[in-house]
Amino acid sequence: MQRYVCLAILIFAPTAVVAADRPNIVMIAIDDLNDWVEPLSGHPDVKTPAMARLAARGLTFTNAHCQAPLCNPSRTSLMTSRRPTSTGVYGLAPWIRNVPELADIVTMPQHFRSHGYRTLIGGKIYHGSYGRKAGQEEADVWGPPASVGVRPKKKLIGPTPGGNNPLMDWGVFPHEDEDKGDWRVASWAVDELENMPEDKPFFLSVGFFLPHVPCYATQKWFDLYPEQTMTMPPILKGDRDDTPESSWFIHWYLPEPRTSWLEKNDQLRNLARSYLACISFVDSQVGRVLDALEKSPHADNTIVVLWSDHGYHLGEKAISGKNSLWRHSTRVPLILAGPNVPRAARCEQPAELMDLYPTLSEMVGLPQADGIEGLSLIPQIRNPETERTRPAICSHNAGNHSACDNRWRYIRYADGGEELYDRKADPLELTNLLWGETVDAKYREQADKLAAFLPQDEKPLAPGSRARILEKRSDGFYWQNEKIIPEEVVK
Ligand SMILES: [Ca+2]
Ligand SMILES: [Ca+2]
Repeated sequence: MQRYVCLAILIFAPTAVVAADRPNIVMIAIDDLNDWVEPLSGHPDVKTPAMARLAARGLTFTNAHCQAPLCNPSRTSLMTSRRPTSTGVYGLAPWIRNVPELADIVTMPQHFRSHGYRTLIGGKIYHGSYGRKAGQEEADVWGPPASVGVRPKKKLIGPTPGGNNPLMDWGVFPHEDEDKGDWRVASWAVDELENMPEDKPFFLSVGFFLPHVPCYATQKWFDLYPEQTMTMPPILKGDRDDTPESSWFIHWYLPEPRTSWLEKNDQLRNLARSYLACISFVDSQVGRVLDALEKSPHADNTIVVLWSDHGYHLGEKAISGKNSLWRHSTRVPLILAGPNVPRAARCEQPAELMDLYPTLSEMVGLPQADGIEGLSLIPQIRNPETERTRPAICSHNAGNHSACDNRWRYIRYADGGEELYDRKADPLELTNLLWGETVDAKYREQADKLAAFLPQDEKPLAPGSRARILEKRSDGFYWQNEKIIPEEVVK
């Protein structure tokens, strides 16, 4: 109980806390990491000792979901605590500052800076190079950008469908771990932690790129997952026979190969193994940052939070990649540790990544920023059993949403297509309970209950939107401004 008393003082008497004494924050972001981490048990073989160590001294949200299954809209949502349906940012563009209506939004680092924090951003926090050119408007210190690091001269796996995108590659690539972009980002964070000025509290954001494709790792990371004996993800043939046609429209044409292509080209096992190897590599970089923090004078006064921007399919439901509204795309690691956070605790209540902004603000005693839409997770930090008042919502372009409460997942597409899964009985979301001629009244009732939480006033695409954008117009769906011909679906 003692620790919650301290927290209460921080929360309810912010003015009594001198700025320099506020807790620091280390925020670790990982790109395209699904629930294949030890704390979420998403894959039986996965080895993530650093994340397990963080979970052992903190609180793991086991039912946390991104607000969009794609980099830019997910990160925009997290950093502004606004839903994609409130900003109109659904695609890989635009950057918020290029949209007049969003140009003055106060992001999480900016909010902390305006209350006396030194803010640092290294690696992938915003999508691509967004914010970097603006320099100090977004953060006091910018570290190295996200990068793959050294790459093979040509693709390891040969041409892939959907335009042979150079990122669509994976496998053992002999090089030095030190030559990877994520190694450089971790080294920068370690250096900053060792040399942090003492005059202000700090908010250090460290963004790792792997296991985003291309999934290159050195042999030692592959050796953790022997090719012949590694566990393949469970893939049910015909799993999409009970999902609406419109479920294909939200990932209509992508560089990420379908499962059918991966199987035909004998690449499914190679991709899953490469993804696992890259997860373990990136976990080792998380470990370097945690080690540096633990050795520093800030160890006891720093909140650590780790998240991923969305998940990844490795063949489940006929696709690889993201851009779906199922578990594989929306469920993300979210782990908090530090002063006043319970140790080795788990919270099964729904949580949204956009809750971080108000949660971190409240944890250090800052007032809440204007216009934020997330809910503080402080009640669940105090007592992980505390019920949430609303489900976690994920949106992929206007009109397509999923809502998860403690048990169910409801999905509705822009043309009215629906799905409902009982995640307690069916954690892999294989059986759509709304499929067929007659639907059980109790499932209909459950679906309607969750549907009531879906966003009502949805912003259309923000000016400058492009890449992975979908619109339902009066004459049908348009993928990146080209009309979708449903019969041409690539399964
Ligand atoms: Ca991503
Ligand atoms: Ca199914």
